[in-house]
Amino acid sequence: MTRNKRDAMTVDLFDSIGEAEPAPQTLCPGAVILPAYAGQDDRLLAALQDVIAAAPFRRMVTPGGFSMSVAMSNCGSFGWVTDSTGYRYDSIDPMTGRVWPRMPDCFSSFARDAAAEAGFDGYTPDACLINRYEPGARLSLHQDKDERDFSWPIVSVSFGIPAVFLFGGLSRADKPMRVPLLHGDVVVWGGAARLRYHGVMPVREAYHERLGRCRINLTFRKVT
Ligand code: MD3
Ligand code: FE
Repeated sequence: MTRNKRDAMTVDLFDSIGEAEPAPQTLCPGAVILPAYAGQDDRLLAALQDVIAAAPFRRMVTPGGFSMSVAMSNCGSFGWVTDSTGYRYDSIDPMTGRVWPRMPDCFSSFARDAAAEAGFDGYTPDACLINRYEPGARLSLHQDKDERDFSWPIVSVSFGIPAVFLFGGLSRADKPMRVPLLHGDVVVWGGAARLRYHGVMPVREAYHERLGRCRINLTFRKVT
């Protein structure tokens, strides 16, 4: 069911000899992991640099008044923002006062292809939230339920140092399972998994040859 460290090493060895990544695996109904699906694709990280130049990472404040340990930015027609008044999707970046950078074509086509691999044809995300974790950063259990139509999945892409993802149930009290997510791993969260609670354990100190002491996660969403 979950992947262990040995599987993770196997993925890296496959990559280094140029073989295709392992086949999709179902974590639970509705949640499909595509191991290392983005591991070779440097275009995504190159395009990300331009997005971040226009809309820098920032640590946002929660409605409770705490500054998040995860630094965030967005691209696309909408971006997820939080401040002391609440959280919402907004077409304007409150830091720059301008619209978010447009979603790079390689982002949209990547998300469309990943969703199709998991059985969701015609996926056209209009928002991409970009999360940056330095060691110690974490994301507490939450649901993603501010999008209009839950029949569209969320597609997540992990880069950089590893994280342990927490995947709970439909109630906050359900004990979460722990899923390691590694550089290049893509997960499509749809169907029965779409409204499950999830979060990220505090990221451990580590170094990734491409990104340094940093984990970056992209989450593609269809908001409207
Ligand atoms: C399961 N991000 O941005 S991605 C988020 O690693 C968020 O940065 C985490 O949760 C991260 O909202 C986790 C995986 C993920 C994203 C959305 C989901 C898992 C999900 C929606 C429903 C169920
Ligand atoms: Fe989430």
